[in-house]
Amino acid sequence: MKKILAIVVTLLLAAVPVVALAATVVTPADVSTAPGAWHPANERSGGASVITEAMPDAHGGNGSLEQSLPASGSPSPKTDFQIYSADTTTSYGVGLHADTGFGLLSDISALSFDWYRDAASTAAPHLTPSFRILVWDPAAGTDGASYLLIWEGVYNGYAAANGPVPTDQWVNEEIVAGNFWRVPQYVDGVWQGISACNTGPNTCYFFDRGLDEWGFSASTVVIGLEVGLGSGWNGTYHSFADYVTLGFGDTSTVWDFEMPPSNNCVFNTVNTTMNLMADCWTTETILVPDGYTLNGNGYTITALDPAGGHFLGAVVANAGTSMNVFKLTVTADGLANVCDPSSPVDTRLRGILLNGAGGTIAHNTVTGINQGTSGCQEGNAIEVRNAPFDGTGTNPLSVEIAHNVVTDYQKTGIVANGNVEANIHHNQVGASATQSNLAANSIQIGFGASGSITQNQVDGNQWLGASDSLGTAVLVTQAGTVDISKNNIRGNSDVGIYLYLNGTVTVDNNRVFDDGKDGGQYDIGIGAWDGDEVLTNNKVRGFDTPYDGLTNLGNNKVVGKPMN
Ligand SMILES: [Ca+2]
Ligand SMILES: [Ca+2]
Ligand SMILES: [Ca+2]
Repeated sequence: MKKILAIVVTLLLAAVPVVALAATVVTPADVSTAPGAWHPANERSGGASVITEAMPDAHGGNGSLEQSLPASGSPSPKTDFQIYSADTTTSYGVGLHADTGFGLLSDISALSFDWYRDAASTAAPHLTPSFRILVWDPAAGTDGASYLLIWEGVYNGYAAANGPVPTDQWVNEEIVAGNFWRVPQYVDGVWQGISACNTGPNTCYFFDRGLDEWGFSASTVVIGLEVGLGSGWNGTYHSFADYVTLGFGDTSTVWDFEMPPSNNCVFNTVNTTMNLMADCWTTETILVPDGYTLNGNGYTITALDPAGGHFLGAVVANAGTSMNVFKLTVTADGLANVCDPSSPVDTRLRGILLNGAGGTIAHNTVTGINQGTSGCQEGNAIEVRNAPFDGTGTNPLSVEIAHNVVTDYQKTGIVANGNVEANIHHNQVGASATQSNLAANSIQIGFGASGSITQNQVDGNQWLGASDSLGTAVLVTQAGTVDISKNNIRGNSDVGIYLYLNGTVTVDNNRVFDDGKDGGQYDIGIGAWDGDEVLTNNKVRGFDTPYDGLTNLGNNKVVGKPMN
């Protein structure tokens, strides 16, 4: 075993600097039984060949071909992954054949593949995936013949007597000079197969012959390749294959089995700062490592639905207990309107999410975090949340959300819920993009959170549906101590500042102005419904009810007339 391992390591080390070929990427969308495309073949009794992300390849790719066999079955389990050249055809009286195929067998200059055996496989420990070449010799027999040339590890240094093959690691297997036995396919147009192995053109069982030792004519072409498992392996087998390489003369093709990339975002990370280098898209959450800063450098990350699915969770989120995000534009484009749950896994849409993490979210633009005309209770542009959510928490997370521009969100512009001390200041927060479908809020502190909402420019929201609900500009409910001061509230709200079931809330020097035709069922400037809020120096204009819950206006003012 040590000897084999040493050879493998040497091959891998030698291969990396030499192989600089552009690979042909094959994703599940490319899989097809049409000539020229890779596809599963000869799958029996639970054998399976699928391109997955389960095992990234040894060349930086995200995926590979995953193959598996169950322990037993009838008939014996088997699976192959196969490609025929684009000009391969099957015709009566000839069988599989091609004019040029991939190239002349006699010109083969490169043939290799990477394989990886999962140590959990229970089949005989010397077994590797097999590799087969399908060739067509127009000069064989009377009317030509096709053959499978079969490379198996057991005849190429991985015999049972040599001990187990390497497991849980990639092996780059160069086989152009390997030993191949063969099985006739069609001879003079008549199907043969392994049961016809005999003599003459049906000779099969020489296990020490190279590709050039079978006596094929000079016009023999390579028309197909297969990577396969089984049959008769007596035990489970789980493996991966990738980087299938076939070369003729100076030209090689490398097939790289991959899943579609989840994003094309490029970061230049310096110390703990991830610098975004260009506008990019992603189909899943970009996680920022613990303690790191994502510096958007003014570039945009656009969330898109993945192929065959829809976007889940936040566009940008923390991986650890702290994260900063600066100078980033976050948006979404054409997301499917699918409502996602808060549990068991919270997959609700957000722009930037601090979940159980502190940090600073500043100088960002978060726009269009919505699912169109959606009523799903998700789509918060910037969210901070930290358990518990009932005010019993201690040592709250400290968060600063400042100088951001937030527009066209779905449910909430900026929200801090739970055991959080949130300082929300100097943000420009617009209205929800879908006020006919849900009751939205522009800035919210709630459910045990404390902090401040100061010097923000806020457009409010109306609930334009039929049920008894309302939209707000600023919503503070079931919160702790909160300071709301020097905010400029515009747009059209059902309630400009909504205060209920909180600790100590001070509301000072805010301008709460309502503009435009009211379509909601409420029109209240500041609703102070705990009775113990401290309201000073506020100016309210344009609401039918400027202040609700205040028995004495004090130095708070009503400016102008109600609009409706
Ligand atoms: Ca790959
Ligand atoms: Ca959703
Ligand atoms: Ca209003």
